[in-house]
Amino acid sequence: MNVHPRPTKPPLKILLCSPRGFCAGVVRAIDAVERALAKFGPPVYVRHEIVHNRYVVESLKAKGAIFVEELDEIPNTNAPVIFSAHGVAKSVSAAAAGRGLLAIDATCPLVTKVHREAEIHRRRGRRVLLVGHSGHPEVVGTMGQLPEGAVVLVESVEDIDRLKLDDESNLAYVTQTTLSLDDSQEIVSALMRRFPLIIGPHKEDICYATTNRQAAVKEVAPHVAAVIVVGSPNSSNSQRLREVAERAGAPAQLVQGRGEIDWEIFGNISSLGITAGASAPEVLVEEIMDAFAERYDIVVETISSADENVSFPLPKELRAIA
Ligand code: 0CH
Ligand code: SF4
Repeated sequence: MNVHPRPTKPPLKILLCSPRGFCAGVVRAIDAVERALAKFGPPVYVRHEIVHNRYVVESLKAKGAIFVEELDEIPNTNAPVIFSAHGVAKSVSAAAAGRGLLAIDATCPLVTKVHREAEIHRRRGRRVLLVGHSGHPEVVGTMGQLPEGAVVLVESVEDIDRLKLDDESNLAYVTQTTLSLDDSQEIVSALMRRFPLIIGPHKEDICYATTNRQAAVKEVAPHVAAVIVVGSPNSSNSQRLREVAERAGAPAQLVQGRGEIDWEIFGNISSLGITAGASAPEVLVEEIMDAFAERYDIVVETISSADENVSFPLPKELRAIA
């Protein structure tokens, strides 16, 4: 009898970051779309990707959600329109009300908190500086809490050197929730050097989920040959996880699914770190682990750097059936 020995696969140790993946704001936003579909029936309109993840968006489309970038793409309808987790400018809420659209706001409460901070600073006569990435929908939404031109965007330390303000005595800053903690600390230190009296948030605007996911990947990256970050390219927090991993010494790739794994990097390693952005579902992490299990003999260890037990109530319009 001719017995062919099964080819042995090379060993691969996988360090799985914890926490990873969905945060409380993302769970709430996706639940809001699903509950709205159940309550009102399809279609339900969603302004902007509810969260920045292709898989999530495609799954909700298949259930009857229609994604638009602007309200003028929505016909006159009784169907609800849900605002994404990233938040919207006040002008968007006003336009929806003006058209009589039933708006359901799935903005993460931790983004709304930043909106309120900006408003309070303005009411107290302070000029507001926003540390964030130009053009990102959260930044557009936060700037849009105050009248046009009232918020000054700061993206880098160099921006601070170039700043020209009429009155430097009464300033405050807020930040995007998904920034790199290290970059943001550098920018805030530079702000405080130039404007020693500037007022900041009582509690960091960068949210708990961003903080914990960055801490976990920072811990894992020095111990592995490479890191996979599961997430979509337009996801700010996922991009920051990739940067944090690379700065901690591991080549890192952001992938939306197993088809995007670069086997030039990941085909010949003996250790791998895996994490996922706040908008990336766990099913994609599992799919990627399966892809590695087909090529390697894997051993998985979870590296846990924080416990999370945060949850937010649904938007009020949807609570009754929750
Ligand atoms: O990281 P960003 O803000 O691009 O958004 P995401 O990937 O949809 O993750 C959820 C965060 C939403 C607002 O903080
Ligand atoms: Fe909210 Fe933070 Fe999640 Fe953004 S990343 S949705 S601010 S919990």
